[in-house]
Amino acid sequence: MSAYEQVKFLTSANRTAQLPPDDGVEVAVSGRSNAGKSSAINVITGRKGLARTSKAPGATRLINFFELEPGRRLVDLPGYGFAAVPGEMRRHWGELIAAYFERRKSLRGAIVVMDVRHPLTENDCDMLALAQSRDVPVHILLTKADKLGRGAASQTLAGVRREVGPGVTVQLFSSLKGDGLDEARRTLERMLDGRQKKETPVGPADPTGVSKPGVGG
Ligand SMILES: Nc1nc2c(ncn2[C@@H]2O[C@H](COP(=O)(O)OP(=O)(O)OP(=O)(O)O)[C@@H](O)[C@H]2O)c(=O)[nH]1
Ligand SMILES: [Mg+2]
Repeated sequence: MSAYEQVKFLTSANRTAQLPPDDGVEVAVSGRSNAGKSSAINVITGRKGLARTSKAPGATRLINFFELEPGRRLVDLPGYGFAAVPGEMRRHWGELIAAYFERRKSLRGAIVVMDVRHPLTENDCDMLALAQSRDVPVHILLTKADKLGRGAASQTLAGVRREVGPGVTVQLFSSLKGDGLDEARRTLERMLDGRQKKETPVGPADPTGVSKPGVGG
């Protein structure tokens, strides 16, 4: 059974002019090439073969839009950090992704996919900064969790959480085993519904202990 009965491929874009109308809401999935973005999209939507996956990095070369339901989209961004892609093409993708994050009004959240065995590369950190430049929640999927033992996986999870701080949520995920699927779906739904707020670091309590006067009070 599909989690999204009506899910379908909508369109691809290689230039900002090709982006579909910027209305409704959408969540972008980004990450290093071969990290498992397309596999995660297929498992989260419950539709095998929706997004093209491949053993060879660089499978997703365009921004692919999937419609979950009318007005609600999931966006598969081309992977970054794949050295075999010619420099000019890499620059083009980088600019396309940057333009997408800068301008897309319907963006409600970003899911950044990282291989649990090599999280937080320099490119990942650039990606996190780009996503955090928008006032939307950012969630990290540490995927291929089945490739590590439980102890090592939870150690990595704790390490990544510490590294990114309270502004970003983090979870373990396996497209192969389905681990973390419920959490990922819940996060996606909260983002699309606008219920997941950007996590703001908790500051120190008001040192004066005096509450601010209310409006019209
Ligand atoms: N064991 C395991 N393999 C996975 C998992 N997720 C993805 N893979 C494998 O990793 C490879 C890359 O997966 P994709 O989903 O195509 O990765 P991608 O991030 O979309 O890659 P690009 O489109 O090239 O950027 C494929 O061979 C997948 O089968 C996982 O959770 N566990
Ligand atoms: Mg892909």
